[in-house]
Amino acid sequence: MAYIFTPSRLWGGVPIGIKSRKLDILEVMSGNAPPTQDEVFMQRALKLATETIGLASPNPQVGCVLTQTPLGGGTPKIIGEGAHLYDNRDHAEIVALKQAAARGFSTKGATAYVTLEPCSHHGRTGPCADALIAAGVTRCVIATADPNPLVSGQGIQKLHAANIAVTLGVLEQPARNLNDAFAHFIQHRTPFVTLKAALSVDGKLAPPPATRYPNRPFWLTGPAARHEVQLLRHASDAVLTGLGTVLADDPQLTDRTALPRRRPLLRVILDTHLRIPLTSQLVRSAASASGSQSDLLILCGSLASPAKAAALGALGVEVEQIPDHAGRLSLPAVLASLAERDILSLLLECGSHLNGSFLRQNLADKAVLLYAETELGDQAIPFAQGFPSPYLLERFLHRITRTTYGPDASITGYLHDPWPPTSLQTNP
Ligand code: AOF
Ligand code: ZN
Repeated sequence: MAYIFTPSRLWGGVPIGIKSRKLDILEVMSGNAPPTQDEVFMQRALKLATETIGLASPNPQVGCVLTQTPLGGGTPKIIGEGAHLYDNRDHAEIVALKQAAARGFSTKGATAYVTLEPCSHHGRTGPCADALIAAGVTRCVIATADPNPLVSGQGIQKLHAANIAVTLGVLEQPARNLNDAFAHFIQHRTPFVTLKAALSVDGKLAPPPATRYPNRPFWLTGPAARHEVQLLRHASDAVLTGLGTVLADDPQLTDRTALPRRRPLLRVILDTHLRIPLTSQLVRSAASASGSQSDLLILCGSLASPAKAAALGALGVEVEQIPDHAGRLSLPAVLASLAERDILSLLLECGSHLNGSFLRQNLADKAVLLYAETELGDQAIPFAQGFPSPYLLERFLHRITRTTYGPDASITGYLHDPWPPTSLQTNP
C-alpha cells in the first residue's frame, strides 16, 4: 500500500512545492490495529522528512514534531514542527523549537517526535539533544538511532541523563528507508549504489543492436514506470552510465521531475578513451549547466587524449582520470572519486557490461528491476554480463517489494542493508 500526499510547505522562509511522492509509512501500519498516537505523530514527522528529498544531502532527511498536552488533559496538539534543509543549517529539532517559540507556545513538558536520533555533537550546529533538554522537553520519541559514529547512541544517552523519557523504534523501518544513502555513506564513506534496469519479461535490456535505430533510447516500460525512474533520479545525488549507453541512446540523464533540489543531479559517464561525441545531448547540455561546478563528469583512463579532455573542458564538462586496468576503469576508484564530491547516493542506469561489473564486484547495494510485458528473445542484450537472467539476481535480494506501474511490474530489493541490524535499547 502506498500513501500519496500533495503538500506545499514553508520552512524557514524556503518555499517547497512538491507534486506527489509515494511514502510507504501506512504499509507499516496496515493490518487491523489502528495506529498508536506515537505512530500518528511520527508519521507526520516522516512526512516532513520525506519532503526534503533533494534538499538535505549530504545530511540525512530528518523531520521533527513537537506536541503538548492541553492543560486540562486531552489529545496532544502539535505546537511546532519542521525538517532539516542543508542550506538552512538548523537541524529538524531546532526548526521545530523555533516554530513553537514563534507561535508563542511553551515547550516545557512537550514531547518531541524525531525521525533520527537527536545529535550529540558539534558539527555545523550545536547538539540537538542539548537544545531539547534546554527547551524543557520531557519525552522524546525516536524512529531510529543515528548511524553516524559521532552520534550513534550518544544523543539518546544525553537525553536519558537529563531524565527525558525516550522511546526508540517507532516506525523505524520507514525512517531507515528514507536515509539508506546517508547510513551507508556515514559508515563507509562511499556512495550507496542502486542498480536500476528496465527489462523485458524475458530479462533483456534492449533488442539486438542491428535491429535498433541508432542514437535513440528503446523504451520498454510505460509512462508510469518512467515517472518512477524520474523520482529515483530526483532522490539520487548522481546517476551513472557507460559510453556504450551514450552511443546507443544519446540520453540526457536529467532529473525532469521539476521538484526542488539543492544541487544539480551529477551525471557521471565512464568513458575510458574519451570517445564521447562532442555533439551528444549530454555534452551539449553540460555547456548550459549553471554555476562553476559542472553537472557532467566524465571519468576516463590513463590513455585518454589530453586534446579531447581540453575540448570537453571548454564545453563545461569536468573530466577526471581514474586508475584503469586493461582498458577498464577501476569501479572502487570511481566510487571514491564520487565520495570526494559528497555524493551519497548513486543511481546506475547502465548497459549490460557495467551492470555485470558492478554486480560481480559486489558494489551494488540495491536493485530496482522494472519489467515490461514485452518479450525480446534470445538475441537481445542481456541484463548483465555474466548473469544469464535478472531472475537469478532476485534470489540474492533481501526485503523485496513488488509494485505495478500500469502494465509494468517492479521488483525492488537490497543486496546490502546499509543499516546496523538492531536499534539501541529503549531504556537504560
Ligand atoms: C539531528 N537532527 O535534523 C539532522 C541530524 O554538520 P551538521 O552539524 O549539520 O551535522 C550533521 C550530522 O547531524 C549528520 O551527519 C547526522 O549525524 C546528524 N543529522 N541530526 O539531530 C537533524 N539532520
Ligand atoms: Zn542535530
